[in-house]
Amino acid sequence: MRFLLVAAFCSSLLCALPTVAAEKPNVVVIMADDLGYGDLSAYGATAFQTPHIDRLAAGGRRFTSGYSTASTCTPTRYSFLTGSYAFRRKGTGIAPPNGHLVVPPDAVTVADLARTAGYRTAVIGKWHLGLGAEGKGPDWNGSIAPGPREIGFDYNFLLPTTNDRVPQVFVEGDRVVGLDPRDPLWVGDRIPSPDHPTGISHRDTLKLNWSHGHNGTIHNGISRIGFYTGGHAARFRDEDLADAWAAKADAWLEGNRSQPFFLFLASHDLHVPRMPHERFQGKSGLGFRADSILQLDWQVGELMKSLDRLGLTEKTLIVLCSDNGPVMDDGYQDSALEKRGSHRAAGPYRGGKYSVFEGGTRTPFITYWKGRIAPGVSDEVVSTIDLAASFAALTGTPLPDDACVDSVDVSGVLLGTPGARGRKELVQQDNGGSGNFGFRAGSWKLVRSDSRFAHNLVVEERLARTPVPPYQLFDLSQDPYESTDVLARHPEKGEELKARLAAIIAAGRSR
Ligand code: NG6
Ligand code: CA
Repeated sequence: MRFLLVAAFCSSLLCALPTVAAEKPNVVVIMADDLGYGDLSAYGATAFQTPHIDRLAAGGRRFTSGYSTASTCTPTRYSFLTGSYAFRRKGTGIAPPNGHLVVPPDAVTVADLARTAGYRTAVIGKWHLGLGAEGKGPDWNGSIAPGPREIGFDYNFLLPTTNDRVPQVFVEGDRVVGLDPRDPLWVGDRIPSPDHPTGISHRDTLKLNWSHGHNGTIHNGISRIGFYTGGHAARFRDEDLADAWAAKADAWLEGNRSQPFFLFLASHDLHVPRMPHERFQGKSGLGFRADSILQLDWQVGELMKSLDRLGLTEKTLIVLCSDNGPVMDDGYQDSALEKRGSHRAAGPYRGGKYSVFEGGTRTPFITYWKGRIAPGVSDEVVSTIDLAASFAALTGTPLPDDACVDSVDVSGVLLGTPGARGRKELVQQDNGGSGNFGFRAGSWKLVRSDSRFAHNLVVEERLARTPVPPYQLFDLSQDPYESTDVLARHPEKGEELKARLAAIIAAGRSR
């Protein structure tokens, strides 16, 4: 597939038939983790300030209907990279510690498209898309390939899973960084020996106690999902993750400043375990969850500093987004709920992470390109799945018909072109496999709940499971919180949306 892409690109060069003058800005996608609609002062938070991100919002486009494609991490990242809904492919739910790479190596990814356009490509930060071949998973002591380099990235510096899962090591290229071969790294889902200390056997020694799950191997005083031994010299401290991303991004940008580049900067903030650097601990007054937001904001400021220092700010399109909506207690007792005061992480929306209500996927979404994007607020609907087709359009890169099958070109909207329109309809998925979907068309919102349960209270309570009817209809223009089901009042609208959603699912593509 990659060969075909290159061939298509070369033949268009030979024919010299570019129809539009392509713009080739550098592109940086900053994807925050579990950042909710209400979690930034640019989006109405008043309990603390996020000045660096607010600066992007004030100088760029701030979207009020920007969405992550799913309400958990792995499927949103899968969809961002492949431009295809994760529910179309089995095994794209939250990836386990030893999970294999869930993006098929022959898929055309957003990174492939950038490469085709002559960009250098990198991913720095949280991966959580699995590593290694199907049926095998990562070889932690050898090569972890296939990984990012097999799906379009020239460079990677990764937290392989998510930091509440083992192991706490960085992966650069296809190797674990700093691994001592005399102390091999073993990762598994069973306790390796009866005397292996865990969050259960050594709970009283933990610096951050768990609330559910997360009681396997202990590292840095925090017990995790899964077990590991060895690799001690390679292990990082949770507190140092943001500094590592900032330093690696700065170095990579410096080394790649002279040709167009695409950087996927995937912060771990504010995913659990929330353990920001000591200099942020206690800063917000709302506990480590909000302290992690301040750390995320700092990281955005550092990126801006790097771009300014390298003279790249006016040549770089920045997209700031989230991978899913917010959650308070996601497995550790960090008092997020108790200390939140008046702060509402999902803003005016219902639900959060794991949910197909708006709070699960409607998240901060900002585009910034100094001197190119006119500042303003946009109510147009855009989703992280659209970045692939939009970047392809922006760089004049041909998008093969069978690639990125659910990605819509919203480049005009991202750049703030007057009169440009966003999505007419939007599918919202949860972790996948439940049959639960949200479907937004204009200001109508259909909620389909095949599982008959909705994680609609996770922001308020711990993973509460509330029974719901198979379909509900909401009018977001009157009822943004999705509190009043109007299906009985608008049966025709309900039938229309049900049929359209079913057709999109059945068709295997929506572009
Ligand atoms: C869930 C975990 C949660 C978090 C999530 C992934 C339990 C009970 N819950 O299974 O803590 O790790 O997976 O989050 O273990 S995500 O943002 O990476 O999708
Ligand atoms: Ca997440």
